[in-house]
Amino acid sequence: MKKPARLSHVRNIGVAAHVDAGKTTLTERILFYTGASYKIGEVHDGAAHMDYLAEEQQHGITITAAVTKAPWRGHLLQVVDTPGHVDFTIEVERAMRVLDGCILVLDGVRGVEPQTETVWRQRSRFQLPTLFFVNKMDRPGADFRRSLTAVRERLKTEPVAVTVPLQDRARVVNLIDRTLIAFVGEQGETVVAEPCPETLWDEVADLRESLYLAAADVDEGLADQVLAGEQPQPEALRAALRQGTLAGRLCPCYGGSALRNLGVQPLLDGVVEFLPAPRDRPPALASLQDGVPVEIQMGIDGPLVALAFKVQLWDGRRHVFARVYRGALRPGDALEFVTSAGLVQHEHVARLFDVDAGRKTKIDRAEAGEIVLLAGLRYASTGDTLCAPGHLLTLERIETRAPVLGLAIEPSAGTDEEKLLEVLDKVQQEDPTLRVEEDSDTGQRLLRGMGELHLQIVLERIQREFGLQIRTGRPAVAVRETIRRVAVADALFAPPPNPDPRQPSLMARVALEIRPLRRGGGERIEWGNRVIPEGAELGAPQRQAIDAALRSTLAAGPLLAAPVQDVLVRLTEVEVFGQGSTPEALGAAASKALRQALELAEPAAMHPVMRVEVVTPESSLGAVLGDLQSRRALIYGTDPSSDAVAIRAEAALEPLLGYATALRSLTQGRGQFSLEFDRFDLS
Ligand SMILES: Nc1nc2c(ncn2[C@@H]2O[C@H](COP(=O)(O)OP(=O)(O)OP(=O)(O)O)[C@@H](O)[C@H]2O)c(=O)[nH]1
Ligand SMILES: [Mg+2]
Repeated sequence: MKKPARLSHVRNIGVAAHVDAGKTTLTERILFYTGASYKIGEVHDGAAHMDYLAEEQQHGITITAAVTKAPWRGHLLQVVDTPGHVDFTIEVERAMRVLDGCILVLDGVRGVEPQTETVWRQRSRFQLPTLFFVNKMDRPGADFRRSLTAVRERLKTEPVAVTVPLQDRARVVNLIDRTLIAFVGEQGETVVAEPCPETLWDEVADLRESLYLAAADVDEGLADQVLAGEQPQPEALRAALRQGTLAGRLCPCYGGSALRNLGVQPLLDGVVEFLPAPRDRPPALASLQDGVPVEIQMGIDGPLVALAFKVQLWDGRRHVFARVYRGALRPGDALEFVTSAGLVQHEHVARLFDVDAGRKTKIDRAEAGEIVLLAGLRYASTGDTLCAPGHLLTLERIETRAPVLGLAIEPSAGTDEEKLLEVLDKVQQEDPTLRVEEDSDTGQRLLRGMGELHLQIVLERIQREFGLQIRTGRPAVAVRETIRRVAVADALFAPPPNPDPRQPSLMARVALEIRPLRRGGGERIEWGNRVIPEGAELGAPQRQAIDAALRSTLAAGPLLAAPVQDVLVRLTEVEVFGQGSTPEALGAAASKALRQALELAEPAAMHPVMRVEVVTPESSLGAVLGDLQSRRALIYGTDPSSDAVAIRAEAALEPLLGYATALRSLTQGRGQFSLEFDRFDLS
């Protein structure tokens, strides 16, 4: 595909939404209408270009975020289709991290759903300018205006309609150009616009008013015109909407139906008109090695800065996806970066590729603004900032979530242990939300992930890609510990004196207090400033040793050897005894004091609590509610829509294991649910 001459003609955008809203179906249209692909592949036929993994085609869902490119009106759109299922939320997180804007897709019948709120939060964290596409307007019960109201009320942002879908006429009204648009041809590929008839124009008066007011809010010149009852010029409206969108003050909205090929091309125009080019974005924040913050302005001048945001095995080999923020990159270039463990690493890029879903094409240069695939890197991993040697800095790392569900695994007969370990290492490198742990008591190996679907898909892939059969045990839910009350402890570390008189005898004393914090309070360590004897001070190595000892003691609590959280540890007194109070001695005293305090503070187990949403046909509502109650769920409320009822609840994860099967039988396969980790809490 031809590269546009200028970065101003590039749009890097993500498509995100609740499960099944139609992201992949929409992306397939984008590829077709832009000429990037010659036919439309449908998700329900297992033929979508973007859902290229075998597991995606079998399950009919998106699992990995796939990148593709499409040309539109002299611009290059780089589009990332993300998965909607919460178990794969890391894919949305890291896509949003490296993109410049996004399209959020809504189901026109369901409006704002739980995952819509989650992706909205993710998008807001990165302040991504956003367009909405209200999809599935062909379905009975779809309602464009109601969806916009839900956006305003639940996402607290200003939705501004640009096109309005007319359900019965398979057309959309463009409120900026005052046109009525039809999509003709077998797959809606020909756009035919005519002036909007007066009666229709009146029908959309309310939405047109909101558009003018939103534009007037951004541009004072327009405000005078609108107040005087004049009709603003399309170009002036576009300029105001662009400004408002880039500033995050409003979100242009489009309506249509991806499946019925309705309303997609105007959305593409909107991407070009309203979403930012890489250099329209605020500079990325980074820090130098000494912690001094710096701003990285997107551009080709200056030493290389790129963010590795994903590791993917391609034909069994390790590849790294990266976005270039500054400078340029060529095959053979040397890179330097700081790993998550804080070590400086050097390595070379062997090859560079342009990526289109499941295909890659070799290229000989990548520059600021681009998203590329790198081969030959053995160490660079998700979240690392790749720099030109001698110019080290780090962009903010990508947030991952702790896996809450585990599955005991062992190789089936005939599969060898060593190969299993090798494969597990590979899949873990790709997926930062996956972890392999060994239970020190039983020697059992545990594969931990985000949920049942996540683990199931990982096991299917291991079997398909590596031909490994794995036996699994019952799923095990992750646990944490906390404390219920305040406790204090005072510990002296004084091992038997050193027999070598030239060596000092180790000795140190630490007194501390621990207090429960509110849920989600994390683990905090506070330093009191009392050091005995009077006038003595702790050096950096001594403080670091105490800190490390406290953290490692909190990593395995007294009840279940699970991490302790929602606690505050306050060091009240540290006593040093000359040379004998080495960092090791102080660490040992701190850890002894903390263990004693934890025992006294009524330690308690905490379990994962999930936010639950179930969508069920009205006829099964009673049965579904009864079943949820038997699983000790706390029901918050129900929202009826035209064809179904959404139930909002929270519940512990454990009783929800296997819920997919139960819901299927309660609703004859028509129910849907989403489970999202909320917090660890006491039962
Ligand atoms: N009636 C109707 N169905 C649609 C429309 N768009 C998508 N669908 C159907 O909705 C289902 C889900 O579509 P996908 O495109 O896979 O949805 P998705 O958002 O990519 O789903 P995940 O990636 O799994 O989160 C498929 O069966 C589509 O055919 C639409 O405009 N109208
Ligand atoms: Mg999809």
